[in-house]
Amino acid sequence: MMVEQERECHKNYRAKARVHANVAVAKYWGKRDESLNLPLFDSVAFNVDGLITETQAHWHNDDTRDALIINGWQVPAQSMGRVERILDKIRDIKGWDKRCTLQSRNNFPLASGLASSASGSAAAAAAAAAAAGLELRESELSALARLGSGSAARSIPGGWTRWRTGHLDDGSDSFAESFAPADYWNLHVFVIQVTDSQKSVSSSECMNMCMRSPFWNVFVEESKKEADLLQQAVVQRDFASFSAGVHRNMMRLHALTMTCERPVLYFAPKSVEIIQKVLRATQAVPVCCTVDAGSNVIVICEDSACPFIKNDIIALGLPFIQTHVGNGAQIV
Ligand code: 2P0
Repeated sequence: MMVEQERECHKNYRAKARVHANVAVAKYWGKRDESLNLPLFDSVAFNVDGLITETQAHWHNDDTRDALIINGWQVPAQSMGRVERILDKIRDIKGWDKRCTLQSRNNFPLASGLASSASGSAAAAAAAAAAAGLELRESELSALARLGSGSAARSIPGGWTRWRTGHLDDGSDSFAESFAPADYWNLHVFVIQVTDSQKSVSSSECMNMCMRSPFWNVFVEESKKEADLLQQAVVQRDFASFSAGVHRNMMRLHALTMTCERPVLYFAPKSVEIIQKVLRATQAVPVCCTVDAGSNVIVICEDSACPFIKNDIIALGLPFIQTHVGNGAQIV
């Protein structure tokens, strides 16, 4: 951001950020530190151009409380814990006790497995830091966003990102970096809305439950290899390796959630129907799909396959967005 703009933000303590949700192809699942959202292994993701969160931050002395308003609804104080970690960190750096009001808008449903917590926390961190006049490096902003939601670290840099596990106890080396820009690989991304209802078990809760699965240790050991493999497939634009990796990674995560003492099944019947179609099609055309902790399906394909895939998606009769890989956080 330009220094002049920074000064302007600082002067009236207001700033607005626009960020994209991100979808992981080598997924984050499990923490070595819960209060700092420090992961057990690296993850790889891309920003989704069509899934946008815009957040306006205003620091002031008026109220005794911070406030977060999402799509016009005020979040109850007891649900502010995650965003408070970000705001407390900024208060700490600034040495002030101002309060912050955050007004946020998403163009997609919340908590339905479309990474709204990622883009929400990333937008809150970017807007609140800019409004406070903080001149943070991208890596520092990514680590700040991580405090709200782990995967938010990956919505700060643009295009294809890798979130490094890091080794330090304070988490300062656990942030995401871009390894390829948004236009690096001409892929089409379809976000298919299987449901707009909130998922029944949150990601954090399910991660904790999974740590008691008898398959947890082998899951972690295997997951440690995934970021290198997926990053390499992207860098080489090798769709066959990419698609194999994306499917392997998704299936292992969902297989694991099903082995909790209280099993969690995020897939809806329609998700399974789409996954089966994509797995069949992937033999013949460059297409693959993934599902995060929810039931909505993200279908990714190369340009050559796009017309056929789009027709098949239209035939499902479900709401969808056609989009592509997006940029990182911006102050607007
Ligand atoms: C990911 N997910 O890598 C994985 C794949 C969902 C499935 O990161 O507790 O909301 O805030 O750190 O970031 C969702 O977990 O969890 C997630 P917290 P977060 O995108």
